[in-house]
Amino acid sequence: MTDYTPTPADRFTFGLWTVGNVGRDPFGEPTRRPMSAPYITQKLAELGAYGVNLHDNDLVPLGAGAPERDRLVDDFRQALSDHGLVVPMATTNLFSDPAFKDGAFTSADARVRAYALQKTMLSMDLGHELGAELYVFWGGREGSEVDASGKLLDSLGWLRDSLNFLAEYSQSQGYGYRFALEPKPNEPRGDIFFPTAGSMLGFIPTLDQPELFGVNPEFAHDTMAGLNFTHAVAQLIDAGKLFHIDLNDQKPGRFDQDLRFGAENIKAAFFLVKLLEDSKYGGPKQFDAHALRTEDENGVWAFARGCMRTYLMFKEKARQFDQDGEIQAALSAYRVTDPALEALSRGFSPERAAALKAQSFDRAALGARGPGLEHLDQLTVELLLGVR
Ligand code: GCO
Ligand code: MN
Ligand code: MN
Repeated sequence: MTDYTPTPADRFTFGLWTVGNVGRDPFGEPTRRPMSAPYITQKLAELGAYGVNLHDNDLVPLGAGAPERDRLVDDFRQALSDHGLVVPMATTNLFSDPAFKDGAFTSADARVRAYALQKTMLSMDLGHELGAELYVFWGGREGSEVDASGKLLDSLGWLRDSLNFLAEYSQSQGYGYRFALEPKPNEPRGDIFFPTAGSMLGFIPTLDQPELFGVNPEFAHDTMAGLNFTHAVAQLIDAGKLFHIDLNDQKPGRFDQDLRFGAENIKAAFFLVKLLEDSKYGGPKQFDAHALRTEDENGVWAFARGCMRTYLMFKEKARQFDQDGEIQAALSAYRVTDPALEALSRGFSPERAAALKAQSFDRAALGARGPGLEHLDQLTVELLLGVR
């Protein structure tokens, strides 16, 4: 029986910006003091995390000179090696600077697009220096509030050109990055381009090297829009495109809350963990969330510990689900097999088509069958509430 204490083998990661979040919101000033990257690294290692991810400017402030950059990078690398943490993923901040207020790679201003490419290449250099193998693109400002600009089709082409350019840059430098595109429906833009995992899946095959690109889906982003995140993840797994994942929680229809994983939608989080574990997803699991603005530093570490602990509790519940005789019996009863009909339905041939067309079905019996989902779902609830 586990005590739900994480170890690096669990591959849990946090962004510097997540536990480092100072509690600023559109209505109020920060409620916590900034923490240095080496300090965050030490604390995450103590809690059992595997890695720490970053945007370029989480570590190196915009406008810092080379000596300051090198000192910050050296101190961070020292902390990583002292505490045994890795940097699996890096990304670019293409959203805070007012230069990106109307988009970065999709800005209508060619100078902004070129600057976004320059900033991203420098950030890819930094990520590589720190050992990152995965590079995330979250287009926070790639979107609009008004569509009078007439740039929708151009924006798609500009983004495609930029991603093609950066994939070749990575190869020419020998960085070997794989890239993960992160969809979000809105916030900070009124509408962000590529709002869902499905939109990313549609776009990736249009790139020059689609095999290098996958998706970084986030629990809160689908949930904000009232979508079922677990379904999106299943589709990504099926497509071989789940390159990374951002775990957190969210109430539908609210502002972007970035709640502690499992804080809100317990059943959805359980089925997500079950899916990840059943599919043997082996990539890092990043908690892209932050402590409530009400909290002090103790609350930040309680938040971080809670994200990992809850994941491990769901993992244990998934194991119990698979070993629960009554649940497994309900699952078997749910599936109806018919080897003869399945043989006819799989793989077209004119003979199978003709045989199927000649088959008679008892429609009334098909419609009358109760699949037992109420019973199965109640068993799941009882398992999660700890009474089984
Ligand atoms: C958000 C996003 C970001 C990205 C991050 C990594 O809603 O703000 O989830 O946190 O994940 O920029 O690219
Ligand atoms: Mn997010
Ligand atoms: Mn995210």
